Amino acid sequence: MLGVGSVALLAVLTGCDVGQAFDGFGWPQNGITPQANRMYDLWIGSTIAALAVGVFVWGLIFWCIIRYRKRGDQLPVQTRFNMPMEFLYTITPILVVSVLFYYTALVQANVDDTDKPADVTVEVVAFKWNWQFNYRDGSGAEASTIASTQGSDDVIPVLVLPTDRTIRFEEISRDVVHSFWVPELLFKRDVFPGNIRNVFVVDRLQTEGEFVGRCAELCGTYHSMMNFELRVVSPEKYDQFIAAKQDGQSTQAALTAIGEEPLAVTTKPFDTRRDVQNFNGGAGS
Ligand SMILES: [Cu+2]
Repeated sequence: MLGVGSVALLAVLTGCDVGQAFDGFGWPQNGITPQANRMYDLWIGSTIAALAVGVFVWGLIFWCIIRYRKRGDQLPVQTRFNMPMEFLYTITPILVVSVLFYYTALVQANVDDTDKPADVTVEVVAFKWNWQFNYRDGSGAEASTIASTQGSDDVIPVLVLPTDRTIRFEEISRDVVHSFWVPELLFKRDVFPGNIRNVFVVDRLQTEGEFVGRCAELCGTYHSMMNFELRVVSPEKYDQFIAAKQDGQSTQAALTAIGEEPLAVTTKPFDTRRDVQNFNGGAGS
């Protein structure tokens, strides 16, 4: 059992390398936050621990099948009520589960920790069927919006955020339940209507680049078109972007000003074809 524990620990420590060799054991390997990396390491460690236990048990099974196969009609030595063995059967699974539980609790507490002081707070407003991103001067509903971006039928909203800063997301919905999902965060969280501000905090974004974001909760007719883009830039560019927005520039102009593509590059606005596919006898009928 010490072996299983140390294998699990070893796996947590070297998780990335082992995971890469086995394609992450099915887990996405493209996380861009420390939280995503810790969830990935937990998955790799748990999988290796499970495989170690599995190989050990399979080995015992095959060893018993061969070693104790029937040799005659004599009843073999009976080993029921072998106290050391019974004790081992009971204590080993408890230890294995305890180790898994311990690491799971650690990672979950880290992912769910919303008390960390944040450098950047962004309010995510979901509505049928688009997004608004409000950059805030503090946390909670009482804080004020200092800059804002909103998507439309023609323009995908681009959420610009900096690397190497702690970012607090506060989610609210104007109508129904939506879900804010950037696959590379390896994390999504529902956006509820009413007075609920659903909060999560990432320690930092590690990779600059463009990442598609989606609504991951079926929210109505154009749910599938409710996309956005997360644009991760350097802290310097981010500050310039916010300053440009506060100067009254549009998001597209501010993006151009910091040397970024003005429009989303990971997704494009969908053609809703509302006129030609009007079931009530519109222009196309
Ligand atoms: Cu939605």
